[in-house]
Amino acid sequence: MTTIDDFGSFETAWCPGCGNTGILKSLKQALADMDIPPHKLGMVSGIGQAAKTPQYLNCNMFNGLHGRSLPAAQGAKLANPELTVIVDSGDGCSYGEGGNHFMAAVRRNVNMTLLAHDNQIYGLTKGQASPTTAHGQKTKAQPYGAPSEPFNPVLVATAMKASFVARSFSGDMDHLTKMIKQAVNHKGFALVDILQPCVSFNKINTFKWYKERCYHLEDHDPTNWEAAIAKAAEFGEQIPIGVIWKTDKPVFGEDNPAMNGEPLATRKYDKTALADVVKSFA
Ligand SMILES: Cc1ncc(C[n+]2csc(CCOP(=O)(O)OP(=O)(O)O)c2C)c(N)n1
Ligand code: SF4
Ligand SMILES: [Mg+2]
Repeated sequence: MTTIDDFGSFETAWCPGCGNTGILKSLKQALADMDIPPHKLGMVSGIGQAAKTPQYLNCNMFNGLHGRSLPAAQGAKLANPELTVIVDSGDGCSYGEGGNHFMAAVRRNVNMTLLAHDNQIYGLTKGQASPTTAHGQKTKAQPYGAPSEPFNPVLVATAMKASFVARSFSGDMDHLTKMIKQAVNHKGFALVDILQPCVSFNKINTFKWYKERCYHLEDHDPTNWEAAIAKAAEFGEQIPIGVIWKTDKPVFGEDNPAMNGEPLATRKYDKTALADVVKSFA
């Protein structure tokens, strides 16, 4: 049986009070509850504070370029469907530089989970506006206020009829653990947008700010698309957290005969033929 201790205990480089700590704890708890041991877990991230998460877990991991975690994760899952693949990255990484990959991942629907740590700011690079920063919010780099309307990832993913869309809050660890488990157990691409305070560079969206606004979704039918759109659009004085939308649909690769049988990762291959292909690009 898997326990949270199996994932190790590492000193982190995060500021005291950073929401990433609650996300890491919830993730470990969810993995232990689902009995997913480190060797069956593939964690993928890009660059940023959130993207450091896999480095604080015993597991298989790939830390890629900023904004490029989703393509690498899709490759890992398709090569080895026996791996539980989870991406942990920030709002900048997932929705800014990686925004087009986000749309493509929703459409492609590989069976994996994206945990987007959404602190509504670029934390690692010291506080520039991210795609989810509120319009007009002043930052060090935008002293006259963020000039663009914010991107609502939950609304966009729901509008695109993604397979699974949820929102949670790093300060509500029981709720977050539940959301992570539902996302991982859902067959298809699952997004959990996790609201997370950045205590150093976002002085507006603080722990208190989120705590006062987040409420648990109750009596909401996540299979009713019109109702889901209404809940996904709600972001302001009230922020619903929970499963916003979910649907069952074909998963990428399922109908591809090349994917049947033994995982690509463990199949025998002709090393000479592969070397010839590689040489042909030289
Ligand atoms: C291709 C590329 N573009 C830009 C950067 C600089 N960069 C690194 S992290 C980052 C933003 C991080 O913000 P976010 O993804 O929200 O993560 P956070 O640090 O807030 O967790 C940027 C712009 C980079 N490393 N590589
Ligand atoms: S700068 Fe912000 S996101 Fe980065 S570790 Fe500190 S509180 Fe967390
Ligand atoms: Mg961020």
